[in-house]
Amino acid sequence: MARKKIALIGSGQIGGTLALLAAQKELGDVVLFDVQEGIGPGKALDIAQSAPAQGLAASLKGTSEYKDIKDADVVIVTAGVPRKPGMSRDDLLEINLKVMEQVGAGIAKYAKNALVICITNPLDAMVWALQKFSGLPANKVIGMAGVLDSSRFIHFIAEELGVSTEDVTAFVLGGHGDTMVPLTRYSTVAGIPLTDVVKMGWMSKEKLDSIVQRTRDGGAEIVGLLKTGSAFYAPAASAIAMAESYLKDKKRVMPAAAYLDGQYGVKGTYVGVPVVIGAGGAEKVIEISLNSAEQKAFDKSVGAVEGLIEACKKIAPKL
Ligand code: TXD
Repeated sequence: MARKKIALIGSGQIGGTLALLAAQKELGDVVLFDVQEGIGPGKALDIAQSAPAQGLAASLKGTSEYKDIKDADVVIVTAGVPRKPGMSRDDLLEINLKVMEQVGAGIAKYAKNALVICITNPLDAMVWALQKFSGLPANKVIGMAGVLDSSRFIHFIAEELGVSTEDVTAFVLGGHGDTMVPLTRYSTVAGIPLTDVVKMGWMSKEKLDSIVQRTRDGGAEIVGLLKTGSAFYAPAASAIAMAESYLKDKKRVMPAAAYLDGQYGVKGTYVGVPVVIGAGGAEKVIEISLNSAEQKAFDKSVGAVEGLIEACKKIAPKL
């Protein structure tokens, strides 16, 4: 069976980490694309030279020409600019929307059968724009944010309770921003809902609420520490988990920015929901029942995303 081909559009902090992780998991041949000419080839060469020391069979190529992503099975998009301290994800919209138009054209021309995973911020608006610009079917264009937000939530819960992250599950809905909705009653420790963990006295309600807020602020916390850019190890690991579920048809149920066509009462917008990811891409959106407080928080998050999408339409009327 021919090796799969994974194209990374943007070979910066996240792109380079994506390439290393894809090589370590031997997911397929990796193409590192970047508008800065030497970045792709430089990182491809460096990771390829790390393969012998890791006992890996890895094929990596760097480029700044879209023709080299031809027939990619997966395209992961990080092209654009990250935020600096004091900037919100939304501040990146105008700059990164222009980048999505270029990337969408490249994908439409060379990799129209790929699964596209968008990472560029502001994520929910950028993945919506990328699907429009590329013209790919909506089930083949998804956004990575929920897996990252859930991983952050799981890390904080496991650290607080002194348990393995393997036995904590998290459920995050909504946009990748301050309005994201970590659902405590659908998040568990060994199957015990966090709401029961509080009732049992294993964790206080105040501590759980502070963990929810720290999850919302997870990106800003790292931007504030690094000063020069944003998180990249966890975002890369999250996108690779999504790519793996597609490439191996694992049918994982993962939180991802998916196109809603009426689910959750939302139509024509991308927002974070639980999705079955398999060989068909986003194969099924899982609709859970929300209580009134959760519904209110979800609606607020959808509203924030729709506001960003309206801003995109004003900047690029053809969208
Ligand atoms: O959960 C999430 N979705 C977020 C996403 C988590 C963390 C970071 N998030 C966003 O990903 C971040 O706000 C940025 O918008 C992207 C990429 O973050 P990264 O940290 O990888 O940024 P870098 O290191 O600046 O890399 C971006 C690369 C850089 O090498 C540029 O030269 C390249 O993108 N770039 C382009 N490549 C192709 N085409 C164009 N037009 C282009 N413009 C810049």
